Order: sequence, then C-alpha cells, then structure tokens
Amino acid sequence: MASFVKVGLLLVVVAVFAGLNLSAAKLYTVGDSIGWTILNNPNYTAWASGKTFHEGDILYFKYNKQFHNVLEVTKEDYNSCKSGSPSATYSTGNDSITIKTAGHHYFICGFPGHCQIGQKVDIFVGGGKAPAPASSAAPSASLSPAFIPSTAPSASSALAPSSGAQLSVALSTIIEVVTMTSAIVLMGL
Ligand SMILES: [Cu+2]
Repeated sequence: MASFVKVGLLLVVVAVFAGLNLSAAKLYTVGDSIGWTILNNPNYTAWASGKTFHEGDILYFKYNKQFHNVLEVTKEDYNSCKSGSPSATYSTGNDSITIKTAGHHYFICGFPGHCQIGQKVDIFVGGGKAPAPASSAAPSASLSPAFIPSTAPSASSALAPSSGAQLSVALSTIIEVVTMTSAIVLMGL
C-alpha cells in the first residue's frame, strides 16, 4: 500500500509542475497524434503554422525508425529535399530535440522520396526565450485597456477578470490533483 501512496505523491508533484508551468518551455509532438510519417498526407507546414515556438521548446519526433529519420538541414537543402549534408541526424524513432536558438530550424526525413511528398517541417523561433511563469499575467494585463470604457474605472477593476481567470485555472489544477490522488490512495487501500 505504501508504494501506491508514493506513486500518488509523485504524480501530484508531476501534475502540479505540469499545471503551474503552463507558459514555460513546451513540448511539441510533431504532427501531434499522426507523428512523423508520410501516411495520410500529413501537412507539417500547416501543423507548424498555428504555433508560436520559443527557445527552449522541445520538438518530439515519433516515428518508425525502419522507415523514417530526422535530419536537420539548411534552408537550401530543405527547399530542394537534399539529405546529403545534414547538420544533425536523429534516428531513434523517439527523438526529443530542444530548440536552442532563434530563427528557422529545418527538418526533413532522409528516406528517399519522403521529403518530396511533404515529410519536412520548418520550425520558426522568434527572438526571446519562453516567458517565465511569473510574467504570464503581462499579456492579459496589456490587453485589458482595450476593454476599459471611456468612463475609466480604476486599473485594479480592469485587471480583476484576468486574475480571476488565472485563479480558476489554478483551482481546477488543484481539484484535478486532489481527485487523482484520492483515486490512487483508494486503489492502494
Ligand atoms: Cu520518412
């Protein structure tokens, strides 16, 4: 039973970090549930275009290593699908690549024909590191003046909705953790 409690506590710690660290470095599974493949005509350009990548984020390439790999290449090699001189090669099938610099990062599959039919992705990272958790209030606070009516209530009332929203996110995380812990402890009993 004690081991169940230990596992429960570990999960709590993990969940708290995952829940409270929402705006820190993120892990992106390339292609999401499809992964890194040529099946079903994945469009990795579309996959990347909806995302804002930051330095420190992690790209997770999941694929069958018998059929695919991941090469980091230059823009020219990306455009022409040349796999002969990659700056890095990954081939485990479970590759986590941390983005360490701003700018474009070009990845292709080196297996013949795969890049040409779309197994390639351009990850663009803007300047600056991922915002620290403590600064997460800044974006919503900077948006709030737009919502202040011309009769100008105090700044504190304009900020209230966003801090309320953050509180409810924190509360739902805590509720989730408590629910999970009690389920695990009950299993142990
Ligand atoms: Cu491939």
